[in-house]
Amino acid sequence: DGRCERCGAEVEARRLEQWFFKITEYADALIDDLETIDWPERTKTIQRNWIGRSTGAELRFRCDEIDEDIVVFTTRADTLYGATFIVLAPEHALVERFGASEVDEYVKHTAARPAEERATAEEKTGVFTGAYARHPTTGDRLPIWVADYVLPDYGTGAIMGVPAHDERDLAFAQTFDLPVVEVVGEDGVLVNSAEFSGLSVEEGGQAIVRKLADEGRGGAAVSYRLRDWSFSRQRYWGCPIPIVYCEKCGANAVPDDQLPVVLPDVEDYAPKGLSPLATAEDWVSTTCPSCDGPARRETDTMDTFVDSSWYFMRYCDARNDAAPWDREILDGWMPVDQYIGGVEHAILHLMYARFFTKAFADIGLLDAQEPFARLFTQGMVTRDGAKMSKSKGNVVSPRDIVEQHGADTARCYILYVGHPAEGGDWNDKGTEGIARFLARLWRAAVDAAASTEPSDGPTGEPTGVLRKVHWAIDKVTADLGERFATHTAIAAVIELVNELTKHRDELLATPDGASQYRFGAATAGSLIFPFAPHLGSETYELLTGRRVWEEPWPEADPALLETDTVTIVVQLNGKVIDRFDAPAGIADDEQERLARGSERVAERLDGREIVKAIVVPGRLVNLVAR
Ligand code: ANZ
Ligand code: ZN
Repeated sequence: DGRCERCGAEVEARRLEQWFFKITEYADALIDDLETIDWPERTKTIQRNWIGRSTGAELRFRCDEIDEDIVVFTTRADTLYGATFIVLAPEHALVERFGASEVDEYVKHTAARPAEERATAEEKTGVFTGAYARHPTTGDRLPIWVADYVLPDYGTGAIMGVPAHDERDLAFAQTFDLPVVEVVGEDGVLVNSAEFSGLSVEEGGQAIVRKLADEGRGGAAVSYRLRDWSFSRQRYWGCPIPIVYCEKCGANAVPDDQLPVVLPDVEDYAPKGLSPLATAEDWVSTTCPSCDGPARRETDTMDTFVDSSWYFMRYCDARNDAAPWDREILDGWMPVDQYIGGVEHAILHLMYARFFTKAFADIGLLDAQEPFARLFTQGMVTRDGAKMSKSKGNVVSPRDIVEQHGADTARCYILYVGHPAEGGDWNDKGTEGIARFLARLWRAAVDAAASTEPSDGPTGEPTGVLRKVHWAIDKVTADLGERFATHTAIAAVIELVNELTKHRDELLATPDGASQYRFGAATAGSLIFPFAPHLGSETYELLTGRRVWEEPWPEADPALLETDTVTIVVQLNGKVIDRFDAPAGIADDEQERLARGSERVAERLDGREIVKAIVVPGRLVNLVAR
């Protein structure tokens, strides 16, 4: 209701002197360099729209009464001949020059209205200044109005009103009875436009801009929606803005050897319309770094987005107490290979961090032009299909799961509940399933440690379980690296552990089998390590004596990945008598060997001898016996 949520005071617009980062200087680079990074297209689009680059023209309309040019920004220069009035935003610098009291009254009245509402309100308000501007080609006198549907900080804050082709202008013209002149015909060709009539909208627009440019009355122009970043905050928390004001020398940056400026202790930092730091008089009054005279500190603090714009760079050299970082170290790490965050960061954090990186690169602090080479935006985990929220009382606290089952279960379950890009639906029973799986893996590891000898790896003929191990390595690697599919990666490790448990007894019966069992359990430990770091590393170390994070990521043996099987038909003298399964791509001689070894073949030979074998690869072996 236009009131402060804490104290009920009425909210009013005030002019404040504040610090800005000139992010608009980077508007083009921030759009163009999106091409160089691997981010979701949706996030890139949000950024492009936020910057809102609009290509058009600036055109000059002379106003004799105040002896000034009014410059308008338009994306439709082709409609110049349809302009029947000029509108200035109430905040436009020239408005006060018209000196009409109705205008002053109107300006006061509209200033507090939020921009969003002003731009979209159906009902148009405005006031005539009494002055006219000359149309740059026809010389017609166009009335100059002030209206709040024109915004102060877009384009030039002034427009030419073309009611026949712009809906907002039409609503305005109808409200105030201004003429409507059509200049684009049904077929998209200009009409009523002097020598430009007959040209297409595109050609006509370009020709009009060229003509005005030749006469010094306009030219091509680009406008951006993006505004400079106001980062001054009137609150206690946040980094102090390291500026000192001196009556003689003005604003001084605090010299490097006096950094950082540390927040003073403040008794009461509730808001009182002044920055809380302003009450810390001892801290505020200081000496000027240039003239040593009395000076005062800036009392605003920085927006916390300032910190989140470069914390990841500091992480690269976090113990450096002489500088934010050593450039060589930073260049070794940056850009961040893979960044993860929610889509709610698509604009502010991700735009500011990109801006900081570019500005830092420009002042020689690092090489990279982009902070995050790859971006992944995670989805939301719901419960019973509903968004978790305190008011609904359906929030799952990780703490409860950590206390009951441990952090590994909590992490694994969250990553298992669905593709992280989509999120998923929480199920309380699910955590128990994951806890049981982790316990099973640990039991297999303890079992392997107790009943097998440490070895350099699996020995002997590969069993189905060993193939399963390589299948799991391959699947987890691809799921994580290519698809970010943590849920199916974890499912693969679960499958592997089930397989190990199922074949435990037969594997442990032979030394080769036991080595494969041990290898399987250790590999399951390293594959689950990214999701369940405690259990994963313990398992691995128990079975190998090594620390998993100091080891390379496991590699699948392509030879053992041939998991597809084919059914081979065995014929004896043209009659089908047996079938067996073999890995796809099985060699011809191996196929023949297995067929000759068939028990059914032995039964039917009845003393005869196999004199010939005809092999159809992957399908059939016909044995000829005599
Ligand atoms: C004449 C015209 C004729 C326009 C027409 C549009 C259609 P985008 O595309 O978003 O950049 N405009 C310019 N500055 C403005 C301001 N400060 N406040 C409100 N409106 C403003 O929009 C550019 C168009 O928005 C410009 O082109 C201008 O209206 C209006 F058939 O000029 B146009
Ligand atoms: Zn000074």
